[in-house]
Amino acid sequence: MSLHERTVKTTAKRFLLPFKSKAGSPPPVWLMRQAGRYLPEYRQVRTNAGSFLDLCYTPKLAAEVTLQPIRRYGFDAAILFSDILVVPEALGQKVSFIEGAGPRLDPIRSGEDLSRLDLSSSNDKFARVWDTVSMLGQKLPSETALIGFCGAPWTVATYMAEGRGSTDQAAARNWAYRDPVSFGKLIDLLTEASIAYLSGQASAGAEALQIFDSWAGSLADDEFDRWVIAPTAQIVNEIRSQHPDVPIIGFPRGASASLAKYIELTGVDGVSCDTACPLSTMQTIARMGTVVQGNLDPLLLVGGGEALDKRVDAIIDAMKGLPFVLNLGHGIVPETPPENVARLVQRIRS
Ligand code: 1CP
Repeated sequence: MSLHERTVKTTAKRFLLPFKSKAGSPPPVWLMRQAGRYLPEYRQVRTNAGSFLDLCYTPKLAAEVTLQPIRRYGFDAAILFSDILVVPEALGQKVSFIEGAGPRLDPIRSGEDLSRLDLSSSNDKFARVWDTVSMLGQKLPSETALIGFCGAPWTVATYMAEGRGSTDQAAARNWAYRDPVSFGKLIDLLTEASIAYLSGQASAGAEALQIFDSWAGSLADDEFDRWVIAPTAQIVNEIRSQHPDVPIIGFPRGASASLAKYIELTGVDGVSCDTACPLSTMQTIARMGTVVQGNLDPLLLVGGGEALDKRVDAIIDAMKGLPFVLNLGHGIVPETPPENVARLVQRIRS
C-alpha cells in the first residue's frame, strides 16, 4: 500500500505534498548537509560546542544549527542535526571526530569485538537526540517539515569495521565474506538500534525519516540483497507499523542500477538519487508513484553561475508534474559559497 492510500494527516507543509501524490510547482526543496561548515554561523557554534559529538548531544545547540539554514534560505524541510555515527557511539564504540580529518572509531572486525557493544545502554544517548527533535517542533516555522534520519546498517557497519571513512569499505566487505554469521549479528544489532532510534524521532515529532546508505554502491548484487535490502526492509516494516503517517526515504547512493529492486523490496515511500543517476531513471521511478529526491551535483553549488542555473532548470523540467523534491545528489561541500545556495533557492522559486 502506498503512503497516500494510508490514512495521512492533512497538512499544508509543501515538503509533504509529493508524498500525498501531489506534485509541487515549484518543487519543494531542501539540501543534504544544509547545516554545516560552509555556513559561518555553524562554524561559530561548532567552535564553542567543544567537540562535534557534544554538538550532536546538546539539544539546544543541535536545534540551533538545524535552524540556521532555514533562517537563511527558508527550505521546505529541515533535517535534524546529528550524525549517522551517533548509533555506534550510543552502542558503546569509541567514536571521535578529528577536525579536518573526519571520524575515527576503535575498529570492530570480528564476532569477539561485538561484545564491546550493548544495545541496552543506547537509549540515554538517543534520548538527547529525541529532545532536539521535540525542541525543533517548537522552534521551526509552521510551514517547515522536520526530517529525522539514521545511517543504514550497512553504511554504519562500514565505518565501524574500518574505523574511519574509506574509499572501498574493504574491512566490512572482507568481514562479510570471511564470517557472514558474525557480520550478520552486527547488522541485526544495528537494525534493532536504528528502529529504536528512528521510532523515537518519529514519536518526538519528526515528520519524515531518511535512511542514508552512502556506501550501498560498493556491494555485489547478492551482498546488496543481504546487507542493504534486507535490513532496510526490516526497518521500513517496523517503523511503518508504529508510525504509518511518516514517509520513509531511502538513499542507496551509487546503486542506481538496483534502484527499482530496492524500492520494490524495501517498501520505501521515496528515494534520494545520487548525482550519477540518469534523469530518465528518476522519471521512470516517479511515474510509478515513488517520490524522487535529487540530484543536483554539489560541485555546481561551488562554481555557481550559469552552469548551476542550466542544470537546475533541466532537472525541474524533467520532473515537472511528478512527485519530486529538489535536492543534491550528495551533501553540500564545505567550500560552497553561501550565496550560491541563495541563488539556487531563488532560481527554483522564480
Ligand atoms: O567538523 C564538522 O563540523 C563535521 C562535518 C559534519 C557534519 C556537518 C559531519 C562529520 N557530520 C555532519 C552532520 C550530518 N551528517 C548530518 C546533519 C546535517 C545536515 O545534513 O544538514 C547528516 C544527515 C549526516 C549524515 C552522514 N554522516 C552521512 C550520510 C550522508 C553522506 O554524507 O554520505 C555519513 C556518511 C556521515 C559520516 C560523516 N560524518 C562527518 C563526516 C565528515 C562524515 C563522512 C566521513 C567519510 O566518509 O570520510
